[in-house]
Amino acid sequence: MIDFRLYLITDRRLIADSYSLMAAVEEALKGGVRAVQLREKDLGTRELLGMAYKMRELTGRYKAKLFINDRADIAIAIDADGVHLGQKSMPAYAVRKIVHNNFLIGVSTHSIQEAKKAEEEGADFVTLGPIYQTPSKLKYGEPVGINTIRRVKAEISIPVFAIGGIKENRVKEVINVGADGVALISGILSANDICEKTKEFLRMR
Ligand code: TZP
Repeated sequence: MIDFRLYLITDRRLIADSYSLMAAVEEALKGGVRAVQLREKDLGTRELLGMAYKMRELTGRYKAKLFINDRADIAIAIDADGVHLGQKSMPAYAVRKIVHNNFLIGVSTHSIQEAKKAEEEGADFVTLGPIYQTPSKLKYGEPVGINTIRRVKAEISIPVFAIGGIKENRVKEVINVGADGVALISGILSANDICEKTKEFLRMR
């Protein structure tokens, strides 16, 4: 069940110097985050696995869901709540074959076509974006704009999380056009006071 509206994605390189990754995520959990995606793409398998175990313990203490980016194998091994798949990851229907019934599958999408395909292939939810300009624009492509949210919502019935350049003053706008929630990295992890920033996001509806 997708029972969260704020989906925090990690990138330890975007965290202010005063926090370690674990401390940053713990501050966000204290502020009320209930879903975290571990996304540290530069790590090798062993290092990522070690981090994933720690993240499982931490998110478990706060009764928050944990997703692992791309790596269904690691998600299963550490008893994560789900996996978050990219366009080049294993498709959701193949992951379904190897996971338990309640395992959640999110898929990153960048267009209406990708969102429809993700639903057809068995995703539980999608992230859609970048909606706005992001700090690392080149990596994620041109912004798709908020009208794409409206159009995707007319086509699919699984929850849609707006992603890309989401700051607290944008939350209302994307929710108003139909997004079920927001997914973000820097809006929270680059803040000087992560706990307080998380609370601000949760107040913006
Ligand atoms: N996918 C599309 S945009 C993006 C991802 C992972 C980056 C989101 O980062 P930020 O800092 O919230 O804009």
